[in-house]
Amino acid sequence: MLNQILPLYGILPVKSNIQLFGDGLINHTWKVTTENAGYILQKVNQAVFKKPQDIDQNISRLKAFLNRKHPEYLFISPITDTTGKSLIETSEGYFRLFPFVEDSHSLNVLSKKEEAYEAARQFGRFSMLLNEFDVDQLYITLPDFHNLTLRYAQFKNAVLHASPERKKRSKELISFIEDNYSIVKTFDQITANHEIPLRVIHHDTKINNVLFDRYDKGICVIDLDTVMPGYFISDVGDMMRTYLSAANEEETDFSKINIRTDFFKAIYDGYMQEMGSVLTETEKGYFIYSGKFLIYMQAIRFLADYLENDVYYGSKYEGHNFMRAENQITLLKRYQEAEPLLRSLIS
Ligand code: ADP
Ligand code: GN1
Ligand code: MG
Repeated sequence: MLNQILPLYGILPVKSNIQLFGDGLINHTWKVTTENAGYILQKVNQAVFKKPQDIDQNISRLKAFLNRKHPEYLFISPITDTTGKSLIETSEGYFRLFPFVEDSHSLNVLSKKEEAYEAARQFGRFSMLLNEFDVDQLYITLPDFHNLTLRYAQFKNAVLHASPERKKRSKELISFIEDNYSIVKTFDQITANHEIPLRVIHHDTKINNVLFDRYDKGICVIDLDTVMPGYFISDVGDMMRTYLSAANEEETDFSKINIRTDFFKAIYDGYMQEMGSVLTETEKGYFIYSGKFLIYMQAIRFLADYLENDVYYGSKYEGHNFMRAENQITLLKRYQEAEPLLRSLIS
């Protein structure tokens, strides 16, 4: 199939090197290298994104706005084929081609607090530059993606229908999630509070969705499939989830999961550098809550997937999603312990 797609862009497959690329969990990604240039070819995961055309439309509207208002901003969008299409429909699904950002790399864990600052600043900059963009112009590419109330209900449903073995193994994790239901209640207060606006939110600020240069400076954000109207807690929360700990969601030795408070301060400084003058005082009051919100939601999503036999995230070994859920619950416990200290750092 790739051999049929590349010629649509004037690329000769025989003269290209095509390699699977990156550690994304959702789409299929290849790096295509030709004599003259590098590209990222992607097959959109249609089990997750039912309407890839909506993503394409969103990206094109954001691009038009940014080109008009902030032409200096590096916005990575799909290249058009020889007929002008930025999304290719085939019998095997939807494909798109991006320019490869040369001399860039992504990280799966952060080793320096400066990287956390850079990444947080890139995501903050993205929302800040789009502050004037009318959020109603964006399609909802994943309905209820970060709706914690619904995620909790889906999780309860997954518990109800799980196999007896998976349910038994998950007993303690299920109890922990139920005992921390107050995190859902706070989310309900946020959605009911009109002082907390819907903004242009990336919704997947995990660390491998930002590109760095060879000096570890942030270049730009990528993976724009989930850019939708949302709350800032989604973006800041996923930064806390993926930048604070020295070990990431794949770590099976939970003693390595920690909260690096200096990285927390770097996230705060980087994000606020861009969004400090945009966020309302009410929003700022939820900065620390955002970490609990997102880590808890990710634990729920991994555990629900384990209980539903790994239909969403897949599983590379027996119990993979169970382990990821336990990992995230450990992270949440460490975060809750660190909360008073985090509060003192930004008060
Ligand atoms: P997924 O939705 O599966 O996470 P991504 O769009 O994040 O897919 O792409 C997967 C990985 O490919 C990224 O983490 C990054 O390492 C790399 N990548 C994606 N787009 C580009 C690009 N334009 N230039 C360089 N690398 C990229
Ligand atoms: C997925 O696509 P990727 O790998 O950047 C997921 C995120 C999860 C993350 C967990 C559309 O992100 O919501 O937080 O995995 N994206 C989707 O690693 O479900
Ligand atoms: Mg990604």
